[in-house]
Amino acid sequence: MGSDGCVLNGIQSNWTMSFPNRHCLQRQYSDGDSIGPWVPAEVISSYIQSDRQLADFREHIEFGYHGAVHLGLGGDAATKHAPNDFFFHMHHANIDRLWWLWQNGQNAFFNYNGPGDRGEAQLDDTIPEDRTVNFGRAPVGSVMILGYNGMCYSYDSAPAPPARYPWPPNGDGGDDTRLAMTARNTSTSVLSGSSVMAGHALELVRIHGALKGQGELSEYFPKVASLAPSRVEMLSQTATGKKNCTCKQYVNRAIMYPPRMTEPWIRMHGFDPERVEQVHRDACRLVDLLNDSNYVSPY
Ligand SMILES: [Cu+2]
Repeated sequence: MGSDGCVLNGIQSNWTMSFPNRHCLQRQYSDGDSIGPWVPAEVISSYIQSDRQLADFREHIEFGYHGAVHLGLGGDAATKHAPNDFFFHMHHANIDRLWWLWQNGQNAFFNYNGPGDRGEAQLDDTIPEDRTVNFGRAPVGSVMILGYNGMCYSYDSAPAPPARYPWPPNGDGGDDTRLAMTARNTSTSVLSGSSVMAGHALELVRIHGALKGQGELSEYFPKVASLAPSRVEMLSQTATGKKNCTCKQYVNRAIMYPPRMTEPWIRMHGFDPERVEQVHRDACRLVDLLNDSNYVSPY
């Protein structure tokens, strides 16, 4: 990057943006020469396991990982015109993937709540449109499942789309529980096949090992805490490829705290600063527990 933050290499090198005014595409890393830490994968795993409502999961992701990546890159990425920088689309696709993992993990495919434009968000709310994007006034409830109604994609490291779309829920379709089973059965095992999954399996096995000495961790990882021994064994086998890896990222080092959201970022989004602070405090507490236990991050 140049001294003015203009991006000088990579696919968007020397790009001049026209929105909201003419300027070079800029980045301004949060730690000066480098991008600061984002949010530990273990913290996000904990949200996926323990959050029962989308409103909670959304706050956890919104006030943590979502903002951390925007602010870590800085420049255009930290503004309302962040889509100028291509990172935006990969970052938001990953958040969509995490949401899908959460939906599957919680059997909560149609769990949709939290503050909406007209009070509490509802599945029959119309997807927001403006003069540039048009979704044909489709309801939110029609796009909750990957693989259907325009959501024509899936993720390698997440469950495959289910065999059918059971919405509206009181039509002849099944309920969330049946859907979850369908999703599991049609997906090749959720924890196999890719190195991403092997890494995640190793994370879960190691967290399982750390629970004995640090009981408070069970609250953050309720699904790991309730794993049957046979399931832990299966996960160990999935993780085997990683266990023997001597890559340098597997050395024992402390997990870093997630960053704080900046004042301008909190103001720009109209967040409640106390909620943002609470989410940060909780995440730091989990990092402390993990660092005080015998857990070693595979990441
Ligand atoms: Cu964003």
